[in-house]
Amino acid sequence: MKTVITYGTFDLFHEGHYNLLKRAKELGDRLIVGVTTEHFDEARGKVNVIDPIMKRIENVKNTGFADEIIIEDHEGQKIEDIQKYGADIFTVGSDWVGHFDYLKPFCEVVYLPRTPEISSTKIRSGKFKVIRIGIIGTGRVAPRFLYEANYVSGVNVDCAFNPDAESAGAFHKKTGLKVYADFDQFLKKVDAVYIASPHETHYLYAKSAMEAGKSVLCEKPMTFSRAAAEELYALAEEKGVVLMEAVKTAYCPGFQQLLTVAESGKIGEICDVEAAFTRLADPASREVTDSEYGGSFLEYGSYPLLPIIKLLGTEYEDVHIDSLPSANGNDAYTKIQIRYANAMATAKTGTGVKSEGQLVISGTKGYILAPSPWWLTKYFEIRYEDATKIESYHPNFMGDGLRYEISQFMLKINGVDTRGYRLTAQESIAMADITERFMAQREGSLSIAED
Ligand code: C2G
Repeated sequence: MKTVITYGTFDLFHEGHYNLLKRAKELGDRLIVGVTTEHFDEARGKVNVIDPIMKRIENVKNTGFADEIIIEDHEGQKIEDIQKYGADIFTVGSDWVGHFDYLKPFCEVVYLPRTPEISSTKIRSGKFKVIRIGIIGTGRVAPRFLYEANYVSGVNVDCAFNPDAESAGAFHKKTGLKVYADFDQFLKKVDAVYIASPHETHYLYAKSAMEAGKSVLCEKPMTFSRAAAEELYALAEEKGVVLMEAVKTAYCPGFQQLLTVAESGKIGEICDVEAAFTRLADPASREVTDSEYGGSFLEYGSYPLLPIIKLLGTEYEDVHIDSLPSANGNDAYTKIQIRYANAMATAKTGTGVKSEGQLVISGTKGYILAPSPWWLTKYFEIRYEDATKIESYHPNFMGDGLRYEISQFMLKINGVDTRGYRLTAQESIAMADITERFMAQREGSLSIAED
């Protein structure tokens, strides 16, 4: 008599879950299924769980594969259960390869291949639909996206697209995902795309995907000009799809809290926002070698621009841009000063210059200080004239932050948060406008240098 045990949230129950339970049962004679509580999901950083636990248990029960259903409600319970039920095999989908190797001293650990592509039927539970996402571009961030998507309920990363056969092959080998070289074929398989290809390709991929009726989560910078950004948001509206620029900080819970605290009047009128993001880049990396689309501002500019635009708005009066060039002709360091009617702001980015990565929001009564990594916003404080009076905030933050933007994307597609207030179209367009000014100035300085 072989006992198999498996666990999951089983939210918005779909064929991936069904297949997993079926194959888990086939591994032995008796199958025990642990269904997570809301509390445990919250503690392990799973966001967006929609179905209540009773419904999730019911769905597992209806498959007929589980001989026993238990509740998983705390860290460390798996080891306790394996011993309590005398489990011979622990199994889970291959999206967790390696993650549960710590159970090997207690029983056999089997990672069953996950079901990559979920068919479009039977993916709706009430008003929510499981969103099938395809990744465009298989570079550095794609595997992180895939991992973080495991923590977002209601999202399934189905496949990827990359016309370059070599990197497509490497990605497939690493993740098991099918990588399409034909864009139309790829689009047919998904409801939405995440664009993580080189900067200069974002606009065209976003446009083509939306024209095919797909929602788009696009890495920053989405475009290099105000007109292009306006065109994409208008197209999203026309096609009735979601377009979201992936400025991850905008969706982090701590950043949301920081904004509300800043706007609550605690620090008085906001007069100045200073934000910096610098990361010394590998000399062989695209940020350094790409003279046209590399450089610090295009890579990181959206991070410091975000708090400025969120807090001071899109009606700036003057933008002053200064850069120190790198040997490749892009910017090693950029400082942007933005003037508003009653406030001012500075954004700093660096790939060849290191600076303090902090966010300071100065007001008439006090200031907010968010130290590095403020862009994940795990901690910030309010300080006053009275230096002994410091109010500290420790917001919740899990993983590397991507899960929050993926979850927001999913909620928007499902019709929750239709306004997109975390990063509105106007705010994203303002970032494109500043990017356009940066590009124009760089062109100008290059042509002067050429003269
Ligand atoms: N799964 C799969 N194919 C998919 C999606 C999910 O095989 N396309 C598998 C997962 O790998 C997991 C099970 O279905 O084994 C349940 O998935 P989820 O409900 O997403 O639960 P998960 O977050 O993977 O929880 O303690 C809980 C465990 O850590 C797993």
